Amino acid sequence: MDSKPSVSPDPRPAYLPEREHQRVKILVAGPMGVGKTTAIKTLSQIPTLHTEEVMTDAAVGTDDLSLAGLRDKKTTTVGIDFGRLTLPGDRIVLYLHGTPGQRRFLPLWEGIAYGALGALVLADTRRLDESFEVMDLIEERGLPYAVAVNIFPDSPDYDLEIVRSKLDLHPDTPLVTCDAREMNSSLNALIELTAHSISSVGVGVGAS
Ligand SMILES: Nc1nc2c(ncn2[C@@H]2O[C@H](COP(=O)(O)OP(=O)(O)OP(=O)(O)O)[C@@H](O)[C@H]2O)c(=O)[nH]1
Ligand SMILES: [Mg+2]
Repeated sequence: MDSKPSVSPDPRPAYLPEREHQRVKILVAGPMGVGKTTAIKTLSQIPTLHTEEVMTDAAVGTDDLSLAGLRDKKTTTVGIDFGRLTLPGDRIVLYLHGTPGQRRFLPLWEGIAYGALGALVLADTRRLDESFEVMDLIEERGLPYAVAVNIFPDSPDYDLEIVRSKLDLHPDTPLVTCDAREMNSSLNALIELTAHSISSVGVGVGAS
């Protein structure tokens, strides 16, 4: 495989704030096809970096494309997605690092997760059980996380309390719904995560 990182052609360049700000590394994680790459494209204020490859017969027997939402999947992330955004208020700049969704890329996790403050875990109600492995990886690293249920047209419309129970989430773990293609809802998920991470870890963000 000859995977070359690509940069999105739609730059909406935003410079770093001039005022004092905190720079924070955030993971965007979740199982295959839940919308991680889409969320980073939506949220980033700079051209995004992607390592997207066409899925070939080589993945047959390794990636289960019979699962809901994956039958028409043509490409997948084989390395990292990267983007950056400044939260409203100009005090916190988030460096978004998207992880690959498949177990076979597990060795990449260590490097991508290094130094992260927290993780946004995207989940799909058609395949909630697939989220456990990712949440385990994040919990093993002691990272705070928030869960965003990405809504697809045929997703079961569970009440969030049912999702919380199915995922066995800690009562303090933020849980929201989002549409990864939509800025405001993705930003809302990220703000929930950032607030949770800051209160868990305690990050100074300078004077207001
Ligand atoms: N309806 C709907 N479709 C979405 C949403 N987010 C992503 N998609 C679609 O779902 C498909 C998979 O999205 P990706 O962003 O590639 O998912 P991913 O998690 O990065 O996938 P991998 O890198 O293979 O793990 C794409 O066709 C997206 O357009 C969403 O919120 N709603
Ligand atoms: Mg991806």
